[in-house]
Amino acid sequence: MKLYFASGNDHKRQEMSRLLGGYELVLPKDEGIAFDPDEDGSTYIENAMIKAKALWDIVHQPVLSDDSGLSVRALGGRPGIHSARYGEEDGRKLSSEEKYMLLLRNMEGIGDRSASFIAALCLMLDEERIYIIQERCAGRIAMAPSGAAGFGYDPVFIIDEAGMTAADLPAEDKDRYSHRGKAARRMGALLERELEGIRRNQQ
Ligand code: ITT
Repeated sequence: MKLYFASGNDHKRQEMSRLLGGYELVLPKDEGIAFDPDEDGSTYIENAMIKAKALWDIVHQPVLSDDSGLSVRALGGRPGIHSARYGEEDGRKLSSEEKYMLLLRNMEGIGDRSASFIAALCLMLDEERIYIIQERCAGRIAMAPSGAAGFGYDPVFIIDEAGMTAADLPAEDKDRYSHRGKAARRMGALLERELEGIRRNQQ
């Protein structure tokens, strides 16, 4: 079944498709829709809602969104909701590797390396029915990058429950422990119930 995913991030789509199973996640760019809403909320949840609403306003169909990031305790929660834009200067975005190397530099000499990956998912079925699920994956910032799987900050994030970086884990193991995995499993159950109902009413 087709479901709009209010994102421009192919890695997120790949993970989410794997996690939800049975849904064809359609990004705005797949349909030539220009989509770059101002993510000016102050929380993951606000930004997830901004993205879902912005796409819903265009397609008027159920929309899922994901706002996520890495919150590091010793850095006061940074990069947090600004994870995608960490270190950006004069509009030049850093590569993933540049971002996590910058994070490692900013962590030099810091003993407390605890951190969490957070994912807020928003499902907007229509203007009156909106579901939010936020989950986290507890861990710590590695001393050096390790692993080649995953994306973003995965090479420098050691998942507590796994004892290795998210990039060292095969995809299904990352999914088991990850912020997105935990949130998506709950969202999957909810989606099944809600979209079944919509499908039945359309028949
Ligand atoms: P969309 O807003 O278009 O969905 P984005 O990448 O800009 O894509 P966010 O604003 O939610 O998304 O920023 C999330 C950033 O946090 C992402 O770019 C990664 O750098 C990081 N991130 C989130 N989940 C991650 C994960 O599972 N592994 C590694 N890094 C992750």
